[in-house]
Amino acid sequence: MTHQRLSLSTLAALTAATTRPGYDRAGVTPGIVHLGIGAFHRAHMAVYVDDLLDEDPSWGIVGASLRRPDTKEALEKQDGLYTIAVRDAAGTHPRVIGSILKVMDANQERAALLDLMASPAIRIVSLTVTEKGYCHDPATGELDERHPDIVHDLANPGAPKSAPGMLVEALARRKAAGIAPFTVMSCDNLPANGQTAKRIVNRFAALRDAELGRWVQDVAFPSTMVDRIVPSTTDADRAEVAGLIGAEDAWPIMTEPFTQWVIEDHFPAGRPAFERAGAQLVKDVEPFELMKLRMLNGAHSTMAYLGYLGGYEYIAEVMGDPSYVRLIHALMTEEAMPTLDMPGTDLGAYRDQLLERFRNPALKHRTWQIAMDGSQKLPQRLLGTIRDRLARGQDITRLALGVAGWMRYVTGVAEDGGEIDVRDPHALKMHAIAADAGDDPGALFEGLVALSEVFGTDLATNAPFRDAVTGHLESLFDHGARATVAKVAG
Ligand code: CS2
Repeated sequence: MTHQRLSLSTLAALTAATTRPGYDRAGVTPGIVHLGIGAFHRAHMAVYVDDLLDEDPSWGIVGASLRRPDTKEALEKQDGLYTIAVRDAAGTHPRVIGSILKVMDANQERAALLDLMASPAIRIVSLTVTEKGYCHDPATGELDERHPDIVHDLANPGAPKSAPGMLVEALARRKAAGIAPFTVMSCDNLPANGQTAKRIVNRFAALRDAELGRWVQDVAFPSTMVDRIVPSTTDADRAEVAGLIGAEDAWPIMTEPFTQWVIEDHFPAGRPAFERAGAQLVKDVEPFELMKLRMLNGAHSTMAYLGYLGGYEYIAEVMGDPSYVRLIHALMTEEAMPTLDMPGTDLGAYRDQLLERFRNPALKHRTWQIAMDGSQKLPQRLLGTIRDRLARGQDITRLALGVAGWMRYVTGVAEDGGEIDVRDPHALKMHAIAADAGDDPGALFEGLVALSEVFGTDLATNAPFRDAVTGHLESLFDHGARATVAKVAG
C-alpha cells in the first residue's frame, strides 16, 4: 500500500496507535539551535523538548547538519516531523515528534545559520557532533590546532566549517551586537563534555582575538550525560513505520524504551523545564558520565570488536553467547565498578539493567556500527579505567581483552580472511601499521600504541598493559575471538 508522506497536513490522519505532538505546532518558535542533527539527537533531546512545548512554545529547535544534507532533505518534505519507533519484545510504539522546526545545511546556508545563532531568541546551542567533531586531541582534551578544519576556520573566521569555528563566530556576532551569549550544551559521549567544549571554544576564540577570548570565558558550558541506544535505520524499519503510522516517513528513528539525561544546571540564558520531561538536573555530572562511559560504552565497545570478530552481527546475538555475557559482566563488576565513586547509586542494579537493554531482541544494533571511530572512543571507554586500575596495581584482564579486540579489528582482516570495513579517522594509518606488523602481536601493539593521541605516552610504555594486551592478541590471532572470550571469561 502506498501512503501519503508524513507532514503537518497528514498528521490528523495517522493511525490511532501513533502518539502525536500535544501542542499547537504553528505557535512554536525557535529557542535552540542544535549542531549535528543525527539520529541520536532526534531520539533523545528532541523528545524531551517535544514533551515540554505545550508549557513553553518558545523552545523549538532548529537543527543544523554539518556534514550531510540528507536529514534536511528528508525532513523538509515532512515539515520537520518524524517518527520515533520505540521497540522492545512487546512490540513497536510509534510517536511523531514535532520539536524540530527545520533543519539547515551548515555548508549551504552558513550565513543564515550564523545569523540565527546570533539572534536573541536563541538561548541554547546544543551539540551532538560526535567525538571527532571537537577537533581535539582525545588523550589531552586540548584543541588540535593543526586540524585542517581549525586551520581553515582560523584563516576564514567568517565562514567556519568546524563546530568550534561556528560557535565562536556566532558568539563574536552576539558580542558585536551587544547580545548576551547563548549557553553551549554538549550532548556528546565524552567525559566532562561541557569542560571539553569550553576548553576548545575558549582556545579557538583566544587564537582569533584576545578580547573575544576574554568575553567567551563567561559563556556557560553545562556538562550532560546522555543515554539512549539508537541503531541506524534500515529500509525494513521504514516500511514497518509506514505500516504503523499510516504515512510514509523517510527519516524515522528506531530506539529502545530506556532514556536518561543528566544535566548540570547552569543555564544563565534560561532553559526549558527539562526536569518535567524526566531529565535529572544536578550540580556535578561527571560521576554519571564516568559510570555510563565505563560501564555501558566500555561493555558495548568490547562486545562490538570481539563480537564482530566472532561473527556476530548484532549486540543481541552477542548476548546470546554465555561466554561473552560472562566477560562483560565481569568487566563491569570486577574492573569498572570499583573505579566509580557513586554514593547512593546501586551500580549492580545499573549493570543488570544494562544487560537487559543489550538483550533487547527487537533492537537490531550492529556490532559494526558501534565499532566505528574506536580511536576516538577507546580513551574514555576503556583506557581511563585501565589507567585508574594500573595506578592501584589492580588486574585489567577483561579491559585489556577489549583493547586487544580493537587492535585485532583495526587490522581490517576478519577471522575468515575477508575484509573488515574499518571506519575511523585513523583508518589509513592503522591499516599501514597492521600491514607492517603482519600477525606479530608485539609489533601490532607497538605500532598502534604509538598513536599517542589515543594511548598517551604513559600507556605506550606501561609493561603490565603491554603484557596483558599482547597476550590476548596472540590468542586472538591463534584461536580467534570466540575461543579467547571463552577462555578469559572462564
Ligand atoms: C554506542 C553508543 O555506537 C556506539 O559507540 O556505544 O552510541 C551507545 O549506544 C550510546 O552511547 C547509548 O547511549
